[in-house]
Order: sequence, then structure tokens, then C-alpha cells
Amino acid sequence: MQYVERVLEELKQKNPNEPEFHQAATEILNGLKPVVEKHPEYEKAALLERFVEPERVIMFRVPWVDDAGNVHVNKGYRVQFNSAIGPYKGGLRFHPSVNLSIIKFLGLEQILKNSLTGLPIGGGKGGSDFNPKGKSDNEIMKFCQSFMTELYRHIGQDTDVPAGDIGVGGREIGYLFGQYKRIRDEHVGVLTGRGLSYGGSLARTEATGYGLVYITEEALKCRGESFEGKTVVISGSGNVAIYACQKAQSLGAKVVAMYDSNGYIYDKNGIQLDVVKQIKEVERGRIKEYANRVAGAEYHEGCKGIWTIPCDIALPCATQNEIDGESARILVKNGVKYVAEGANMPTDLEGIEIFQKAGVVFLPAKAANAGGVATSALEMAQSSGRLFWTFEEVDAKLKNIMVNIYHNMDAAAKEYGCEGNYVAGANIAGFIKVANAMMAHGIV
Ligand code: NDP
Ligand code: 2IT
Repeated sequence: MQYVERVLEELKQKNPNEPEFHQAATEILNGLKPVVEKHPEYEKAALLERFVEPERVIMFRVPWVDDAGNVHVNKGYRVQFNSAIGPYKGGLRFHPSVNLSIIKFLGLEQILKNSLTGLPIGGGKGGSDFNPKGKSDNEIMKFCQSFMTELYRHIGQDTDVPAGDIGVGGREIGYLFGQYKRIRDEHVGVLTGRGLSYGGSLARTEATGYGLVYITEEALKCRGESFEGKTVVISGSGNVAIYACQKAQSLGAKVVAMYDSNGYIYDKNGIQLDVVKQIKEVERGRIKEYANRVAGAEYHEGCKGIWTIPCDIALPCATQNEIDGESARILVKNGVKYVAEGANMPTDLEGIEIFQKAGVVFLPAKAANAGGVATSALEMAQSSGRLFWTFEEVDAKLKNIMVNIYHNMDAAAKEYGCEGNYVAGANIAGFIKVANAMMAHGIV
């Protein structure tokens, strides 16, 4: 059996019941086949076997008391996947669906994403099955304090630097940081996505969405096109979706639809983002409300229907596997030309194949959404240097990073004989640096 097939087979046997982890590993390792063929020394060093096995998995109990005095217990996770090129780096996700399989798929992706940024950050991910929806600020604070009371001993500015992800934004990072500082008595860059008054970076809030649009803009530019006049569908209405919408609109695109986990809005006149921001960021309400406030807008229950709306560019920005084969087929039939992934693994394996066969320009998550973590690394640099860069400085660095990622994955795809296949290109470009570092470190 070929090396990649054997490693995937063993991974599935050793880690049963982890479908998301299997899916991410399958996509990544299949893209790496030409690399391991060129480097037989990798197999001798069991490099892929080590690459897919986390350096450390931490699982812990998170007990907390709600406002009515009831005691709850959630599961907490931190997967410290790979520190070959830098300290573990990656977000924390608070969502009821969180389990070990999801944290491992996110951690594995994060290794290569972080490598693609060109900055010295390893890969990690964490979170909890805690559901923040409907909780009071006090309950969120109590939960975050309990979570950090265990996590603090495993992280550090040179060891492991968590950040936000689904369900973890500025409010949660503030409570987590406050508890870390209280326990450790250290005001250091141990978390990113911090508020501007306590060590955060300008443009981190916008970075993932802006970065997604910058890399898509570069892909368009290389084909003599631009966002101007394009119809765009964006899924989600959280941090990534909102700032992707803002930047796409500023470049002249018409964004016609967004969703939350209950359903989607369609506004043929173009989404009014200030209304979405008021509902989602200020009121923490439901996207359904948009149709009550904007004349001519429609609300539809359920998420999947959003992919039946004709568009030139689709930006999935909510969660994993939100575009399956069926939705991909409809998007292609309706003429989609570009799909860029703001969320992590939003397109399933069948969906990716359909897009690629149809000649859609498909920009995979680990490249397309790397702007968030890249700007986290810029936040770390500012913390270490006791510096505070302007919005324009950070934004210019972010844009430069995204343009470089595009050209690096494009070049890697060409070099390894799969021109235009950015899934393989991103996996290869990200992996080579990690592989070099792991080989240099010996068998560890
Ligand atoms: P948020 O929590 O801010 O927003 C998530 C959005 O996705 C919400 O609109 C939410 O709806 C929706 N959503 C979440 N789960 C589901 C689901 N199962 N079905 C349908 N809709 C869902 O998270 P982010 O915007 O930060 O993250 C979005 C995606 O981007 C994730 O995949 C994340 O991993 C990825 N990402 C985030 C980065 C960051 O810097 N924040 C960086 C790189 C990637 P509802 O409000 O109803 O739950
Ligand atoms: O998936 C991701 O890259 C993130 N959630 C951001 C991670 C980070 O450390 O900024």
C-alpha cells in the first residue's frame, strides 16, 4: 500500500468515530502525495504518522453555576497539535457541537494554515461544548473563568496562544484574559483578539473577513476581473461573515444573502450591513429580524436554501460541511465562478470535487481564512515589542500576507503538477516548511 493510503488507514483505525478529523486528514494527505513521493526520507522518519498525531491532547471538566444557582458541567479541550515552527496557535470554539473530532480537524488544518502565513506559529485548537446562546453576561463570565482556571497551566505567550473562533469573540477573550492575569499575575500576550485597551491589535476584528476578500480579489485580478458588480452570497452572520461583507461591498460587490443557524435572508437590493451589525453584534439577536426592518428583504427558514441563490462568488463563512455535493451542484448550475472558504472546511469532499471539475476557482480555508491568525501573529509581535501599529499598518501587512499566500499556493500547485488545484497547492506550500522543521528536530 502507498504511504499516504497506509497512514490514512491507520489513522481511521486508531481514531474511530472522528469523522471530521478523517475528512480533514484525507483532504490534506491526498494533496501531499507528490511531496512524499519526492521525499522518500519522510516515510523512513515516519513523518506523516507524527504529523497526524497531536503532540498533546488536554481534556478537562468545566463546572459553573448559572444565575438561578444550578450547577452545570461542560467538557473543555485544548489540542496542542504541532509546535515545529512556533508556539501552538489557534482559536477556542464554544458551541454545543464541539467534540474531540471537531477540535482535532481544526487543529490539523491550523498547522498548515499557520505555516502558510509565513509567520512563526505552530498549530493548536480548543474549545468547549458550552452553548453561549441565551446566557447572561454573568454566566458567560463564570464559564470563561472556570475554563481558564484549568487552561492557564497549559498555555503561555511562548507555549500556546489561544484566540477566538465560533462563540468566542471580544467579550469572551476579555473574561478569559482577566482570569489568566489574575491567576498568573502576568500581563502578557497569552491570548489574541484582545481589546484595544489591554494589548489587542487594530484590525484583528476585521482580519479574517478582510483577508478572505483580499485573497479572492487577487484571484480575480489574476484573471482580469474584480469584485466590482459581482453578486456575492455569504453564509453566516458572525465575525468572519460581517467583515467579509463589509470589504466586498467596499470593492463594489453586491452581497445579496447571509444566514444564521436558523435561516437565511435574501435582499435583492444588497444587504444593509449596518442593520445586520446592529442585530448580530449589538443585540445578539436573530438574522430573521432583518426582514422586519428592511423593506423588500425575504427571510427563509433553514440554511441550505441559501446556496440556491444565483451568484458569481460564494463565501461560506459559518461552519464545517455547510456546502455538500448537492449544494455545490446547484451553485455550479447557477453559474458560480469563485468559491472562497471563510469558515474552516465548509465544503465537504464531494463538494470540492464538483467545484474543481467544473473549473470553479476554489480557494480552500487554510489559505483563504488565514488572515485572522496572521493578524493574531501581528498582535503577538506588537505585544512582544511593546508596540501599537495603526490600522493602516496592520491592514497593509494583512493584505500583503494574503497576496503572498495566493501566489505561494499557486506556485506550489504548478511545481507539483496540479496547476489550478489550490487545495493541493495550499496543503503542499504549508506542509513543506513544517516538514523541514520536523526533519531538522529529529525524532520528537
Ligand atoms: P461567530 O460565532 O462569530 O459566527 C458564526 C456564524 O456561523 C453565526 O452566524 C452562526 O449562527 C453560524 N453558525 C455556526 N454554527 C452553525 C451551524 N452549525 N449551522 C449554521 N450556522 C452556523 O464565528 P466566526 O465568524 O468567528 O467563525 C465562522 C467560521 O470561520 C468558523 O468556521 C471558524 O472556524 C472560521 N474562522 C474564524 C476565524 C476568526 O478569526 N474568528 C479565523 C478563521 C476561520 P448562529 O449565530 O445562529 O449560531
Ligand atoms: O481558525 C482560525 O484560524 C481562527 N479561529 C483564528 C485563530 C487565531 O489564533 O487567531
